[in-house]
This record gives sequence, C-alpha cells and structure tokens, in this order.
Amino acid sequence: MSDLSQARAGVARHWSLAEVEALFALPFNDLMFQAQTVHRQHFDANAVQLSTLLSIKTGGCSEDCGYCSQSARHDTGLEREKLMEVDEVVAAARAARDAGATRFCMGAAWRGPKDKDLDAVAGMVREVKALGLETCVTLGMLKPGQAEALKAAGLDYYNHNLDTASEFYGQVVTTHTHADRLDTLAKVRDAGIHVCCGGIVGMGESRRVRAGLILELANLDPQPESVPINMLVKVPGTPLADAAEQGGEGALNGDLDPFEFVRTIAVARVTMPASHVRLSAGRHELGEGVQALCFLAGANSIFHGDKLLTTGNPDVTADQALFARLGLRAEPVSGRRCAGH
Ligand code: SAM
Ligand code: DTB
Ligand code: SF4
Repeated sequence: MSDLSQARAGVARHWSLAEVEALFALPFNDLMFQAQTVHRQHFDANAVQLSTLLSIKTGGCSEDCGYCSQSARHDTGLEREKLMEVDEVVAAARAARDAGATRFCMGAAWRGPKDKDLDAVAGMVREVKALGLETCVTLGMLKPGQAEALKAAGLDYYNHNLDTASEFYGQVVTTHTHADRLDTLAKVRDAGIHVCCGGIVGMGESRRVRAGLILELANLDPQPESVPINMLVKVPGTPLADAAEQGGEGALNGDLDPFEFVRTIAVARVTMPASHVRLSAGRHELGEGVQALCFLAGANSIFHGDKLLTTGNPDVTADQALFARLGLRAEPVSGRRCAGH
C-alpha cells in the first residue's frame, strides 16, 4: 500500500527518524499543505474538539519533572491541596459541559495513585461519565490492575505523555524513566482505554529531539487517539523557568521560534493522520495568529476554560470570538470521520 493510501485508510506505518526530520525541514508552506491535505482526508477541517481540565489533586508531587509547577522539589509557591471531593468535581464537570466541552480531564500530581486514591477517582469517573461527558484522567504511573479498575468505572481516555524523546528525557526528569512511561501506556492499552499521549516543546531541546518525540509517538502501535502538543509554560521556580534554545533549526533569539511549534503540530498531523492533535499548553503565549496557523497545520483539539492545571488558558469568551473569526466550530462527541479512532 502506498504511503498516501495508508494515510487515507488510517493505517499506521512505521516511520524513520530521517523521514520525520525531512518533514520538519520542508519549506513552511509545503509542510502546511501536506498537513492540511492529510487533515482533510480524516477530519472535518473546521471542527475542533473541546476538553476541559481540572486539577483534582494539586502540588506536593514526589517527582522532579523540570517543567512542572507541582513538584515538591521545586519552590514555585504553589499551595499543596488534597484530593477534591466528588461533589466539587461533578460541579466543575457540569459547568464544563454547559460551556461546550465534550471531554473532562482530571489531573492529579502523583507519581502514581495508591489503591485508596484510585477508588476515589473511579467514583469521580463514574459520575462525570453519567453527565454525558467523555472522561479522561492523568494520574501518573499505574500498577497492575489499576487500568482495569478505571476502565470498569467508565474511563474513556488516560493521559500519559512521553513528554520528550527518550534521548533527552533524563535531562528533564530523573525520578522515573522513559521506559516507565511506556510501561504505563501499555497497561492502559491492554485495559482497552483510549490513549492520550503527547509531549512538550520549548524545553531547550534540539529539532532532532522534537523529531524524536514525534517519531516515538507515531510509532506507538496503535497510535494514540489524542496527541497533546504542549508549549512549555515557563513557571518561575522550576529548573526550566529560563529554558533557552541552544540555537540551530527552530530557534529564534534564544527561544523557540513559534513557527517551530506550528511545524511540530504539522508533523504530528502528517505522521498521525487519524489522531486528534491537541494544541495544548501555551496558547496564551502563542497568541491568536499562531493559534490560527496551528489549526491550519491540523490541530483539531484544545483545552477549553480559563485554567489548565495550575496556569492560565484563554477564557471561553476569547475562544468563542477566535472560533467565530476563523469559522471554526466545536466538534460533537465522536466527530471523527474514521470509525474506531
Ligand atoms: N502526574 C501526572 C503525569 O506526570 O503524567 C499527571 C499530571 S502532569 C502535570 C501532565 C502533563 O502536563 C505532563 O506530562 C506535561 O506534558 C504537562 N505539563 C506539566 N507542566 C507543564 C508546563 N509547565 N508546560 C507545559 N506542559 C506541562
Ligand atoms: C497535557 O498534555 N497537558 C495538560 C494535560 N495534558 C494534563 C496539562 C498542561 C499543564 C500546563 C501547566 C499547568 O497548568 O500546570
Ligand atoms: Fe508530578 Fe506529573 Fe508534575 Fe511530574 S509532571 S512533577 S509526575 S505532577
């Protein structure tokens, strides 16, 4: 089967680093054209899926992820909070649904859940699902049996990001490994839960590392159904608060070139044609012009609501105005063109 017909059929194929790097190196207009062509074969080009985030357990995390405001090892001034009550979570989910979200993502600052925590989260999943929302949680590493318990509660998606290419991972996190991440992803898949898996750019990595991240995501088999691409939010007090680009392709005045972020979205779209690619953290910082380019590059999902986990996000009225200017509309549940993805 040719590459194009494979892409049309939504069949994943194995990508090489050279191929992914070649996509990154294309003239911008050529890359955008490829991304838009692939996007239109699989999705309604003007529909965007809306997910709302809620931090159900904030701060005090044992892990040392260099970008994260919630690590107990970084002095970010964030107040540590205990796990929220089910009623509060349900109220937030109802408000998110009423504001137009179709998926509700609950995040906890844990290395992984204890069994007691998992029971509480399973209760939240059950009630959020009963509101007619798709459910997603991101709880860190899972132990045997935990993914099955979440599936039984009605969990649709588990978010667990690779975050960066394996070769760079050890420079960002030392308390767990890239292999640990893959292990949890396998548990999620085996339990029959959809996978939400992406990464962060702008952490001082090279273009080769960005290509390596997309390569590792695209070669997951099956490919993740949702792929969040985050622009690093530089949180004061974290080791990456002053992350600078080392130069080379994709750098601009010591920082990540916003066009490099758009390229990353486009390469994700071309290599993962049937996945929802989410323009995730960093929308405030990117501005509306660059966000519009991201939609053109094939992003078809965003976080909706004025807060991510601990940092800000454009508010709902700003997004409504942007969607109206661009002729975009919110995607109803199961808006994919390809069955089963
Ligand atoms: N503890 C769980 C874990 O590590 O998987 C779940 C929560 S963690 C905050 C979820 C994801 O948020 C991370 O994998 C990372 O991709 C993203 N993230 C966290 N802090 C960020 C930041 N400052 N900028 C961009 N993305 C960030
Ligand atoms: C993802 O890839 N990005 C979201 C969600 N998955 C959990 C989190 C972004 C966090 C941004 C920094 C913060 O608000 O703490
Ligand atoms: Fe903890 Fe997740 Fe933040 Fe890492 S990214 S410090 S595991 S909350």
